[in-house]
Amino acid sequence: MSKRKAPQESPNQGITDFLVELANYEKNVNRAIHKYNAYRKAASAISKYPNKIRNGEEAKKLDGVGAKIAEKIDEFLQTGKLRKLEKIRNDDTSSSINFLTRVTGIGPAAARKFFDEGVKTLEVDRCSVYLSHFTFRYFEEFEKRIPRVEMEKMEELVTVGTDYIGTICGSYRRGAASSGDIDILLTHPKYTSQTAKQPKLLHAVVEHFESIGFVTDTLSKGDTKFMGVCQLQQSDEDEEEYIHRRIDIRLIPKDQYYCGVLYFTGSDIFNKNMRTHALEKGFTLNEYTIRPLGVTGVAGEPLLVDSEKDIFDYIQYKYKEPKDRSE
Ligand code: DCT
Ligand code: MG
Repeated sequence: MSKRKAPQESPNQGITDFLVELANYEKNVNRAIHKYNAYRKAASAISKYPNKIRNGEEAKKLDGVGAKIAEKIDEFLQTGKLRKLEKIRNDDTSSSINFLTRVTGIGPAAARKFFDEGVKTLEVDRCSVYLSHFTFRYFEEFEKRIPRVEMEKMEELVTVGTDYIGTICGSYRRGAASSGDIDILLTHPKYTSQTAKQPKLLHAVVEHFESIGFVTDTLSKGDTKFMGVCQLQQSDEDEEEYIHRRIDIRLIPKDQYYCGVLYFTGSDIFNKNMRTHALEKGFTLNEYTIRPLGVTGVAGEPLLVDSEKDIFDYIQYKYKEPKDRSE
């Protein structure tokens, strides 16, 4: 069922493991089949080598091990890890796509498609048999829309710590009767695009949600974006049993917060129209910033934004309440 190969005994297991991981990354995420083959070839030669490899130079004598792989072997032997791999593992897109391809029946192309459609990944340490059931169960629940009353309950629950500023965006903010998922944007006055990253601000919130049993699963967790699954607990007052929902939480620097809120409130059509209008007025607008365009079409420094209204004002667009932003 699993696409993962059973581990084999080898004195160089650590090296072959990282080469296979790099190979899979090249195949599944980049779809670079030549690089995949090169890593596999080197891994295969090394797995057959009976002695413990002491350095890259020694490995280079083997068929398929070139200078670049030898360099990685040196780094791995000296530091116990590989920066390239750490980076790949920490990258949400790569790890999600790579992991999805480990589930039976999902190839690289399908994984990319799933990823683009927001299916993302599942917890890495679960075995793939359980995984497929897990996915299917959630697929069904994720297809069901969230009634507004349930969204309101969640909003009460997620109104966290006093220092944070948080907004549930998406269709909920536009007043929709039901929503497909929960999009939470978070910021903190001490966090701006000029300060260092503060992943703890995000992780503390996620951990709080986990501790109260609201967040049930993690699909991916980065420094600024959490993607997961949540579920309201049944309470004594209401008999209602709640199902699992998709939740995204983004941590945004304060100075970019309102561009983020505007973007993630949507609708997508409204965003498109507003961006077009911005361009006509000589500005470029995205989920992070609004910047003036010079005569040469080069974007200048981000403008100061302290509310959504500021953005409308810059481009002389009539302010629309979220409920009027369907197009
Ligand atoms: N968005 C966008 N362009 C896209 C996708 C999304 O501008 N191609 C923005 C606008 C809405 C926001 O992100 C959240 O996206 P969704 O959750 O997909 O949309 P929604 O309006 O919240 O709808 P749903 O109720 O289905 O979640
Ligand atoms: Mg949504």
